[in-house]
Amino acid sequence: MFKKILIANRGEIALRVIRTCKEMGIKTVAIYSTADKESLHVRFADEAVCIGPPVSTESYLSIPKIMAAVEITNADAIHPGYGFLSENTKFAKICEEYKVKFIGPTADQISKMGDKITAKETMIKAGVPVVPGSEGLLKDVKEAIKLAKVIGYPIIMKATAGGGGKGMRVVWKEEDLEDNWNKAKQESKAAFGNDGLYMEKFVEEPRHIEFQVLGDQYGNVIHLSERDCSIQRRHQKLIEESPSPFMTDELREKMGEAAVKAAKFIKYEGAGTIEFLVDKYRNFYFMEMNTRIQVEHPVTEEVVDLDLIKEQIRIAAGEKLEMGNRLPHGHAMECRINAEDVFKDFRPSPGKITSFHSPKGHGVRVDSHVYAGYTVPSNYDSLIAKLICRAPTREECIKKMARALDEFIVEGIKTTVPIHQQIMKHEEFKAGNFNTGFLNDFELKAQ
Ligand code: MV4
Repeated sequence: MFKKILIANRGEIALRVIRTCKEMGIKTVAIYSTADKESLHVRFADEAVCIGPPVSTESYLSIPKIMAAVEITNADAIHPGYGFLSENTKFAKICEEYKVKFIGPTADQISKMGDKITAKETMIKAGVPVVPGSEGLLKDVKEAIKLAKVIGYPIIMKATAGGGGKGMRVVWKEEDLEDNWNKAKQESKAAFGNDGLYMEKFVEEPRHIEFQVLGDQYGNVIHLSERDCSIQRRHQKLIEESPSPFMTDELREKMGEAAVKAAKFIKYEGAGTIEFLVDKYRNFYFMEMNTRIQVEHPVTEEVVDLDLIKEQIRIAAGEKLEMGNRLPHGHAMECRINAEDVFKDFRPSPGKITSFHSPKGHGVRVDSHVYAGYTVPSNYDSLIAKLICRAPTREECIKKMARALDEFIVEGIKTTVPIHQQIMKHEEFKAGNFNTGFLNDFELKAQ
């Protein structure tokens, strides 16, 4: 087992990793930028190294600075968390060269899933269903027009370097194709330095349902059931839950099998997520694979009763997976609490938190790095807390979440608590009748 893990991240996930390391008897090293010197991850780690100024490219994204921190602290493994360098092939490769264990998949596995066309081709070979579309890259707009005729409108154009919605364009009719083609090219060139595009049939009003998987170094892969992540705004998730209200035992069996097949095919090592689009007829299609621990991992932890960070560390240390697939017990839901003003178009609301009280009680979990007196910096993601509730049924879980949200006190900054309170009272949400379009139509009431 590792003796000392350096956490190459900040905020709640850095704290989350430190907690598990402590329970496992592993020493921890925090890294931090000058904007984070008062952060709890710095206080709770055994050692802390300041690695630079607030701007991420010179701190949390700086590979040389992180490797220097590894060198001076003698850490034998790195946990990358989510975001930052967690899916960076170059970083994983440098860790391999330096003989410090990157807690996650290999550089090769990351790159196989990072390029969306390669990922899709790989999934076709693995026998996992994908959305009908182009075979690889589109050569030019002429080829796009020709193919769209065959597939039938609406179609969607996607950037091979994309993910999370960037460089994506939906086209409803032929006369709009060329314009959208040019815009998608420009957008993806600017965002990723790669303007490769591919095309798919546009799946209307889909649900976003993802499967958590674990793979060890010996080719064993299991799944831990699904999370429904359909409640999102501009590709930012607000609420995740497990099980999905749309799931059936039969569909879980089929999707779980596909998820395991996908990860096994690439000999996936570590914790990963297979994202699917599910249409109203319960057809499902592979969309992307996330080769990291995700923000919403606690939802799965609550329903399958596992510590996923502990599993990641064990797998990275070379332990064998001894368990089988896990089905959800009861219901869990997560509300992401961000420092944003929901009444002003979700504008970021950084600044000093003057008072902070988090909800408590049976079935309530809050993963957060903030406290009264903490200043939310403007340099990073605005997530300040994850409120996770669990209960025997979805109905009880929603009631508990509504109660817990009412208990949340955050003063000094604006948060997303009000929209969550309103969603918990929404009839269609309560009935489980929603898809990825839910928040487009949601009417936020003034308060
Ligand atoms: C799609 C789609 C419909 N049809 N692909 C959005 C992010 C990226 N991962 C893929 N996305 C989509 N791909 C086809 N063929 C609709 C979306 C999509 C979406 C997917 C999941 C969650 C929210 C979404 C919001 C808008 C569009």
